[in-house]
Amino acid sequence: MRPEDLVVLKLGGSAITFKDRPLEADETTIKRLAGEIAASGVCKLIIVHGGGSFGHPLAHRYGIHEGLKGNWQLRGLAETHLAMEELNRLVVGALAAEGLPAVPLPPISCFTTRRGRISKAFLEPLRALLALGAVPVLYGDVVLDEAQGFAILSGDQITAYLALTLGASRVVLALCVDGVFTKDPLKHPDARLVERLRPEDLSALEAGGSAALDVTGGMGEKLREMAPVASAGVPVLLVNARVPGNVLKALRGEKVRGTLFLA
Ligand code: IP8
Repeated sequence: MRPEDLVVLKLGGSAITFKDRPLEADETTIKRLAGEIAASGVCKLIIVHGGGSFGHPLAHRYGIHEGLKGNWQLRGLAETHLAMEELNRLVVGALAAEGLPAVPLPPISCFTTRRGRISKAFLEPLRALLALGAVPVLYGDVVLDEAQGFAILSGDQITAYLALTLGASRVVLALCVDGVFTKDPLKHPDARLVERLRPEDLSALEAGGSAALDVTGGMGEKLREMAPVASAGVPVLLVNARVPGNVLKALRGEKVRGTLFLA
C-alpha cells in the first residue's frame, strides 16, 4: 500500500462496547485495537466508530431517529451526543496512548442531513487534519436535519460518504462477527461465511441482523450503505474485531478471515 492511500476504518459499536450493558465500553478491546491500528503503519487513516451501548439506547428512548416530535426530545439530543462524546474520548484516548495523533471530529458539527441522509458536509477540517498527518476520529451521532429537525447519522453512512468523497483506497469494517453469512449464524448452525460478495448478490442473502437494539439497522443495512462504495471499485473488508490480529492484518492488506465486498 502506498503512503498516500487513504483507508477508512469503521469500529463497530458492538465490537467496542457491551451492547447489552448501557454505557459500558469494552476498554480491553479498544486498547488492543488501538495497538493494532498503531502497529499497522497506515499513514493516511480515518477512523469512524459506532454507538453500541452508548448512543443507541438513548437515541431509542428519546425517539431521536424519528425526528422532532416534541421539545422533550431536546434533552435526549444532548444526552445522546454526550454519550457518544464519552465513547469517542475512550477511543481517542486509547489511540493517543499508542502514540497516534488521533483527533476527535464531532459529526454534529460537520454534517447535516435531509430525512436522515447526508445533505451537507463541512469537510475542510477533516481534509486539513489528514494533510497534517493526524488521524480524524468520527462516530455515529445525532445531527441536525433539514426536514425533520434532527436525525441519527450512522457511522456506516459517514464511512461510505467519506470513502467515496475522499477517494479511499480501502474500507475496513471491524465487527463482532466474522463477516457476512449465508444465513443468520446465531439461528442456523449450517450458516456459511461468504468470503467474496458483490453488490448484486445482496438480495440473495438473508443478511444476519444484530439481535441487540440498533436504531440504525444491522448487517443488511450496513451492506446497503456500503454497496455504492463496493460498486465504485473500493474494496470493503468485513472482519471480526474480537479476534486479535484481524484488524492489524486487514489494515496491512494481509489475508484475513472475513468478507470482501467488491463489485
Ligand atoms: O452505531 C449510531 O451509529 P452506528 C450512533 O454507527 C447513535 O449506527 C448516536 C445511535
